Amino acid sequence: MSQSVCRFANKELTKVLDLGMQPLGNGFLAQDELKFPEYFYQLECGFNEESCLFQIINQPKPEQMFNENYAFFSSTSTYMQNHFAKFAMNLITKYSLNPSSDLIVEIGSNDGILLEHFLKKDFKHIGIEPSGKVASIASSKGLNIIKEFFDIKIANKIVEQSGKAKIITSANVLCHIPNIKDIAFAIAQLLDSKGIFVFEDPYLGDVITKNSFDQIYDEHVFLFSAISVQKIFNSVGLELIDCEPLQTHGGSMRYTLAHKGVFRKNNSVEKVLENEFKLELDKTMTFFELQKRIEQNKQKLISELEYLRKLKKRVVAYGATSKSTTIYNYAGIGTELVSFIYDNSPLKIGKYSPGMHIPIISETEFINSNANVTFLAAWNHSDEIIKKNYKYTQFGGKWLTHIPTVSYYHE
Ligand code: DWN
Ligand code: SAH
Repeated sequence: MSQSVCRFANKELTKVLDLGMQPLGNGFLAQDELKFPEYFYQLECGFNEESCLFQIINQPKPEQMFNENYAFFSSTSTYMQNHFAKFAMNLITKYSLNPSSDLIVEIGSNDGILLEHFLKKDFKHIGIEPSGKVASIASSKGLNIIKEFFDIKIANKIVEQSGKAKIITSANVLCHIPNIKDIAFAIAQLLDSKGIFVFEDPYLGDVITKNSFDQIYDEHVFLFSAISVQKIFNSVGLELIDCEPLQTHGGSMRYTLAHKGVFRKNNSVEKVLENEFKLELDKTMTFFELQKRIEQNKQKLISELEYLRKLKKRVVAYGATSKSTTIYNYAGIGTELVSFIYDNSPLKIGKYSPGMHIPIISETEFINSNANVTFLAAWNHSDEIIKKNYKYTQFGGKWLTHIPTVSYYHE
């Protein structure tokens, strides 16, 4: 779906970035699918200074990305399992939640990584998750899952059948949903008058400061800032009351909102906003500058990989991330530069990466890879992955990254 005007403010978008033709970020292919033409779209981004909402211009249809075959399983990271366990406990204690009366709703609950902690404490809960396989995993854990895309109809149905939600939460999902105005309205309708809406997403400020442009791909139709979040939710009567920077996914922000005037605003909101104006997240120019840095980053990465090839070094990658689809396809990195990708996701192992068709092997085989250099495509999980593969480093293996610049870990 191509968009010439901002999805929130209805004002014309200025095209600020172009990352070339791209396949679906999670469009992993089985061997017998390689012979068919693959879907590609032009990955361009737009910005408008009125809404300050950074967005991609052409997004594939939601059903094309989120369906039975959706390959990202949240629980593939132990770090993220701990992150969501802590988050659930935090919510329960901070808001003195009551299991028998307070309804918890999660938008985009995936394999149940967060909601399972509410289930353990017998909370009334509902997860809304359109992607079939991950939704089934969550249901098999005993979770109450609606296998649909969240929208106003679902919100109304929940209110009718179960009442309003004391907590609505969503992690790494809101930035995926194009009709953000309708979604904000649906959330406001579903939220109890004294309820809390808390969501986290990759943060535009981190993308600018860390140059993490691989956060831009089909699924991430938006990269939010507190400036844009405030504008979107103020329009439906919600108020931003807290902002908490997070380390997850290479730099995220947790936004807490409530109906206007119900809770006191924490001074974190002003602090974050102040920093965003310093970073000029409200200026079109900021994203033109980003495009220049992205281009340099790509050239450096290609040069390094070509240099390694000349030296006849064995180079592989770790983490068949959606993010890395952007970098492989933008830089034209295929099997001549990276032989294999190691990963632990059941739906990715044995398949080929979108667009560049690099084979994906189980991470349990990594120790036998004989790789001299490993491109850490899952750079956001670097601590977890490097730690569990300490033997690889002990044997002289090196970890290469391109975020924030092309460099080796521990050098
Ligand atoms: O926003 C999104 C985030 C939450 O997840 C979605 N649009 C899609 C997805 O993005 P991603 O694919 O870039 O996410 P990750 O979490 O960076 O992906 C990590 C990949 O690395 C997964 O395929 C699993 C794999 N992995 C592994 O093989 N061994 C991860 C860890 C931690 C490991 O130890
Ligand atoms: N919350 C999880 C999953 C993030 S991946 C985590 O943080 O790890 C993004 C998820 O959003 C996918 O599981 C996808 O199916 C879901 N999703 C996409 N559009 C949605 C919509 N409109 N309503 C609910 N979930 C949606």
